Amino acid sequence: MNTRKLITLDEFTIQETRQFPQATGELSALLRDIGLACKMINKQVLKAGLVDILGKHGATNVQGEEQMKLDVYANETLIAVLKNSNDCAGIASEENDDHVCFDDEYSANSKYIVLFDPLDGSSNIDVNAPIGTIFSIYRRVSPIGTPCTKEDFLQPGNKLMAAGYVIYGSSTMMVYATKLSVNGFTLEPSIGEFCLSHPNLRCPEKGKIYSINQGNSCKYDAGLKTYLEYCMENNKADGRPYSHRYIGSMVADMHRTLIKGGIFMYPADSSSPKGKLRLQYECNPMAFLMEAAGGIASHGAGNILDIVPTELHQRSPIFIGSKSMVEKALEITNATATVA
Ligand code: P6P
Repeated sequence: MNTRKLITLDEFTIQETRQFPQATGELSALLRDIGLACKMINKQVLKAGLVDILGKHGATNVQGEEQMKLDVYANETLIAVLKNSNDCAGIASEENDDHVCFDDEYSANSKYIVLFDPLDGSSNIDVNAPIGTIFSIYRRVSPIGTPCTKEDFLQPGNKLMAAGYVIYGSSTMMVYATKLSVNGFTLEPSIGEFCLSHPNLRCPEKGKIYSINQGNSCKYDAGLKTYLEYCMENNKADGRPYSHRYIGSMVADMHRTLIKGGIFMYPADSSSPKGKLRLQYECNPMAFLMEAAGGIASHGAGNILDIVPTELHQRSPIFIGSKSMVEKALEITNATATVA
């Protein structure tokens, strides 16, 4: 008989709240709401191969990307659950041009707003590679009781209250960070609950994996090319080069980096001067989580969390993961970068 008590996400968030006497429990409720939406998304992801949920939805999103039906379902589910939760004043999503204010009285009195990428890596859906939901939670800066404003969604990552992701992989896991710690919860399908499985996650100080779309190398500057050559040299502590792993799904590449250590990069290049990944619902939540786990995240010339956003869907270069590996990458790339 396994006597180890299962701690569900609900129980964990309530226990964490008890550490702050002035806490109202709204942040805990919001995390539970996100967990509920992702359990609903998970159900559809698991059967994606069985029903006609694959294939193109026909529409295209603000990024100009053709929307898969699962993308649309995930987006609509998160919006519906958060709108009905009364714990959220509004949302911004990779799939929506502008932010969405929830216009009922309860939502207007909420103190949090949420940004999300509802189904990151969706191009991997029909090859059964891991995909995920990424979320950021901020305290609103607009007055409580009024509709949320664009400024609520343009806060720097260093103002985040919580952030994390759900990975729909060989198991479904939610990993989220507050300023206190990073914790991982695995979905137990038999009871339909996320259960604490990875308490107090830390990113290893060192790793042996570098993760980048090396197919873009021809577009990198000299500094980055020099660093990639360094990764492939036999001069690492164990006398071997780093291993290269790249799934092409940020949540999957980041989850591996968090658990095993390593460095994940999506740098700027000659065709994407700001990189590809979105600051507010891909780079910032991952940077906040990785820093809370002891790793670091840079845009190449400073901390990602310090960027003051000017546009909702702006992009940022990202170098993120094990502290010593990111520092080494920045040392080499900045030392040998071509002058712009
Ligand atoms: P590329 C998926 O489309 C995504 O937004 C991230 O999940 C992933 O890290 C990146 O783009 C992959 O981009 O250009 O290597 O296919």
